Amino acid sequence: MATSSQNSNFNRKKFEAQLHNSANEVERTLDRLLKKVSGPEGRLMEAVRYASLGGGKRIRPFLTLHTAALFNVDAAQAARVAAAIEMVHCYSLVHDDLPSMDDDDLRRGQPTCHIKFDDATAILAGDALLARAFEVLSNEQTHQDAAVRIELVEALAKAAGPQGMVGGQMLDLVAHQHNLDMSEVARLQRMKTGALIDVACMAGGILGKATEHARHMLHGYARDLGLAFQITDDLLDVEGNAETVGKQTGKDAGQGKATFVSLLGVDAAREQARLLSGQAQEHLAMFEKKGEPLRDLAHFVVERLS
Ligand code: GRG
Repeated sequence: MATSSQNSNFNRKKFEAQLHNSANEVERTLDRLLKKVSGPEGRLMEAVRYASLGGGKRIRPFLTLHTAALFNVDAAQAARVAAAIEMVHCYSLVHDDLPSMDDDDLRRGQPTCHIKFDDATAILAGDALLARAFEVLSNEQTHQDAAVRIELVEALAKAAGPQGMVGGQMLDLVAHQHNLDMSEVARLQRMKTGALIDVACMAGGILGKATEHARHMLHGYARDLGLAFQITDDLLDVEGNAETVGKQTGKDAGQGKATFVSLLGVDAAREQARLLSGQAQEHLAMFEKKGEPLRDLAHFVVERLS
């Protein structure tokens, strides 16, 4: 078992170019799928585009595009699915930033959607992104086989819903009333952030009609990657500054929230994130050289500064 995220083949420049390319690909697709409109609903689409086209690392699209590439999926179809999952991610950020949730003013280095527009428009923009994501997945252009489209819709609905992201958010909202222990924090995070990371990985396998064994390996990769990602997010909240991270930091400690860092301490949390990153990479052994971009991503998520 690997004990660190050290990937001797990791080439930062090459990886950042790949991340940049996949981000461009998904932004072009989002731009096409979320068209500007005139008339009274023009403001809504302006807010939708503001929330989804304004930066972000685009980690989830990278996962979908590169897991799809493992199974030689058509790139345009993979990009539509990546864009749909990114729409759900962007909706969650817009709603999470609202005054009734985390009440944040800064996201991706820019004013949050409700600050730029207003609360009601931000709520509707999130709703529109969520609905549009499922409209895109259920369209024939996403996959010719209706069974594949249904599987994608079901997987994303489960990941975004009460057993996944939204359920995790509810646990988070009431977390301050309970002293969560490590396994409870891990469960909350697996639901709140892990579920969408998992579906972003599985989407490639669904599109490519992957074998049960390959799907099992992708789940293992996603589970370890999601936790490594979240631990790093907790570390950035403690150690990062708003200018680099692009959002307000120090919030978890300010709210007295139990996090991986508050429970483990900074050094052990960092070690745990690196261990999970190493484990995530091991799940990709069966994909050999083709798994390299995904191994590089596992390395990147624990070394990132934003
Ligand atoms: C309100 C419906 C609803 C859900 C909220 C995921 C979530 C659930 C809220 C986001 C809050 C948050 C900051 C969670 C920590 C982990 C996380 C999802 C960080 C943001 O993801 P990145 O770093 O963001 O991939 P970018 O901007 O790069 O896309």
